[in-house]
Amino acid sequence: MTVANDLVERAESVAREGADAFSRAAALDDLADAERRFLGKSSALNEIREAIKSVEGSERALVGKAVSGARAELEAAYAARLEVLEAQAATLSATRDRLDLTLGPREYVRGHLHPVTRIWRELEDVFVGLGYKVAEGPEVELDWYNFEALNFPPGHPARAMQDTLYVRLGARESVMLRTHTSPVQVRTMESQPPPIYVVAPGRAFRRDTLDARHSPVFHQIEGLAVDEGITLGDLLGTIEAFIHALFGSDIEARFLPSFFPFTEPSVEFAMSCVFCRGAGCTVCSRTGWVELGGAGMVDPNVFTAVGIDPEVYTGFAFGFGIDRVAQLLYGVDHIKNLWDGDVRFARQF
Ligand code: FA5
Repeated sequence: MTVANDLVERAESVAREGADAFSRAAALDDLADAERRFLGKSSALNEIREAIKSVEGSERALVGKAVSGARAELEAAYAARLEVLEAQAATLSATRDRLDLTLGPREYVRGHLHPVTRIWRELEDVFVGLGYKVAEGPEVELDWYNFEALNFPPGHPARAMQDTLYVRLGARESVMLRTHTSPVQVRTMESQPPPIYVVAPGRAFRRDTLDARHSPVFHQIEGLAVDEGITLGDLLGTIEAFIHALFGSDIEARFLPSFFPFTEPSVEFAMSCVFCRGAGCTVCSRTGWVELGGAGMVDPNVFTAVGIDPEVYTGFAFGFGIDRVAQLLYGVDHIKNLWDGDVRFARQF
């Protein structure tokens, strides 16, 4: 075999070997290696081309043709495999690096009213339905409204019934956080003539130690009716009506004699326990009854203090704790749960 034939054969075999290596390259890196090996500077094909120098002049063209044919074959095989591997890599990266732009479901938490606010509003609705208007008064109050006009003269022992938080303003012990909503009675009677039918819900403050049913800040709702011919029967009927409206007609109201300086006669009222229906349980301390608040006929001294003629008008007033009603309706064992702003508590209702 001539040198030329040998070179032609080697060129053809390199072309086959190279095409085979390209087609077996599993990844772009492998293909780049094979490309260096079969088409690079120190490739076998280049060696063959160098060897052309040693071939007889008449046969050089034959070998040159075989070398360029082999090179063309190798380049075509390389390009074909490159196209396939690049397409594969693009698909892979499109899947692997894909940005997930879908948004997960977002939780929209719909708020609702706090149990105390709900009862506050329900109570207003019940009394507005009975023809009452809603009145308001300040939380920082003067002695006149909180005590004196309500027939608690200075030094009267009944003042001690309500442990007062005073504000350092004006004369000593003349300005205070109102201890009950009853001062709104006085403000209403001073500002408008009878007939008067108002309810006044709001905050009250006392130097009370926190326990399951007492908090230094709490809510009361006050009621006041002043008209000609109002009787104790009207008071009892009104209280019974709101208890039935709020708790159901099978819940009973009970009245016991009591004392408040600004009402005469005075009563304290209770309702049969909503949990045991009067049979006796822990909520009602086994009595079957739950105390709600105080009430009575407006004392003539109060009418005189605000300039209403007690010979012409009579009236009744009542006041009770909204927090207590909330505790009862929602089964809240400690009053502090209504106040400490824990959303996990509020979400239960
Ligand atoms: C009064 O406050 C009178 N002003 C009620 C009144 C109004 C009588 C009109 C006559 C005419 P008493 O101190 O009993 O009364 O309080 C009434 C209610 O307020 C109580 O029964 C209770 O439900 C609630 N209450 C009183 N103190 C607290 C407190 N520290 N925490 C929570 N609730 C309280």
